[in-house]
Amino acid sequence: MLIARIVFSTIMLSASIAVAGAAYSADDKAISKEISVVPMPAVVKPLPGKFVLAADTAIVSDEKCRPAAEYLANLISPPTGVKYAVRTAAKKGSKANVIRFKFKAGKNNLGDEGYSLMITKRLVEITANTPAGAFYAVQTLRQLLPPQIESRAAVKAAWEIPCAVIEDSPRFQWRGLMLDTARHFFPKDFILRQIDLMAMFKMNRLHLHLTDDQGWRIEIKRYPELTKIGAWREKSKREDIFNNPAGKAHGGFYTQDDIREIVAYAQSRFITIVPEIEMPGHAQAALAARNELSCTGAPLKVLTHWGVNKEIYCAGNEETFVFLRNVLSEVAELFPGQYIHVGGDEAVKDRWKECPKCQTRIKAEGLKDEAELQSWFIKRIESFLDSKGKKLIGWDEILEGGLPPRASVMSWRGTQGGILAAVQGHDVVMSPTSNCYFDYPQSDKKEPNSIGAAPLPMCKVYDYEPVPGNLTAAQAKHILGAQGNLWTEHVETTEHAEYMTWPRAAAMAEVGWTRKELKDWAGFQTRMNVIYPHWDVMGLNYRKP
Ligand code: TNX
Repeated sequence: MLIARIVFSTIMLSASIAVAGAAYSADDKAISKEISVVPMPAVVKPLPGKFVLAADTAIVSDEKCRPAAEYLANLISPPTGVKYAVRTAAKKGSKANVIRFKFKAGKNNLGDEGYSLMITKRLVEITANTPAGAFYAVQTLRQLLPPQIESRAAVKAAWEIPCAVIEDSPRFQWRGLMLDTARHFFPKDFILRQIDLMAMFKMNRLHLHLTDDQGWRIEIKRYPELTKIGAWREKSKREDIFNNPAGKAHGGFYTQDDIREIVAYAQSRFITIVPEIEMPGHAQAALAARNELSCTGAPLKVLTHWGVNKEIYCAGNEETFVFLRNVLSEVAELFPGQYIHVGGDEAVKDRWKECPKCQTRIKAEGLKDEAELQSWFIKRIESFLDSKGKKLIGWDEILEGGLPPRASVMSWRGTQGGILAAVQGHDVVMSPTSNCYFDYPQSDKKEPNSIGAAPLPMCKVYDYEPVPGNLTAAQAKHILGAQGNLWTEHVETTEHAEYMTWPRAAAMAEVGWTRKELKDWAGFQTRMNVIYPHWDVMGLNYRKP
């Protein structure tokens, strides 16, 4: 045991020294075909030989890493047809090989999400500071196993893992994906599947756009009309590139039980759900259910076409804030994550300009104009969220008229908003349309429906650098990471949503995880060739390169 430990440490040490900072040298390329992991780990050192997963392989874990060990057992049991169980120690005198999880607190450079993985012929040893790190080690192992590992029924395969030493930790703390469930509703099971796929690439934030003009998708117990009325629309206009005029009734929503299930499923995969409740614009579905909260009070229907719309919550009416506080209280209870996204984008101010109540509010609060009224609105919401122990994040329009004191910004209209926020000391998630919009087509050839903007091929997602060059080191610390956004005006089916998301989201995962100097488009494509067969086994409708 002691000898094994010394040998292990020696190999680890020499491997780290040999490859630190230069994981994928040109000479490694032949051998590294076998050690193919997306996103690219910080340090990869291939070793000769293979670890063979056998019927008697023992999975051993301490308490802290047990969830990751159990996840591994659940992953590998169905395809191998062996019922693996997690043990607290290997059987005495057993000759079986071992996969061992070890929690290791204290001084090392693995951080909150890192892991080290040593694979030798007799032993796979996973070391992590945190349960999340151990979980990510399992995702790496998963990619090193043959693609049949994704099968949920027993299959024949060579269950081998190439020997290597891997040390890994992420570059950014926010590795996100957004799904718009408002323009088209996607069933709960689809979201669970996206969570599994995100986990495979060590992504850790799923932003759910839950409300918009065209639909309200989350049950709020206090206001059942929000989903009774707001979750359904008479038809959907498809202003797609083929100008298809077909329009169908559409709707759906997540019950609070659905939400709790999604949140728990994500939590067990170390993914935080970021819920978005849009305000003050993009609110017509809510206003269709609660007419009295608009500036005019006129009857409204859930919107049946896309685009920017002038209906907006009345900022002069106290009832608006009573309503939003009640909604956000339920949202804050349902989602344990730190952040609540409040939208803030594309809020047209025409109604506010004509509304006596909004104009009275502007005067009473000593505001300059409607932009400052929006800023006042969002600041009020921020102090409420603060009282609930939550942080506010919004689209970059929340900069206009002044940022709330603790707010974080999601920069989508380019990176300027993100830069301004970081310079002011606010945290930022980068998600510019130029590199992060998965509703854009993937080539200039014939593609399925998309928003019809310039193509955003996978290489352009891959090339994205989230930290703008003109930030100081202190300002750059405010860039939490990056996120890909799938808006769904033109995406009606789960198959289509998968096609738009994958593989571009895998490229985004590498943007968020991999150190800048290790990124390499050609290498990424080679490594993705090992991923696609996994997706084939899963039946994922990804876009074939
Ligand atoms: C702009 S990105 C929007 C969305 C649309 C998207 C289409 C953002 C904050 N607002 O409402 O769906 O463009 O690409």
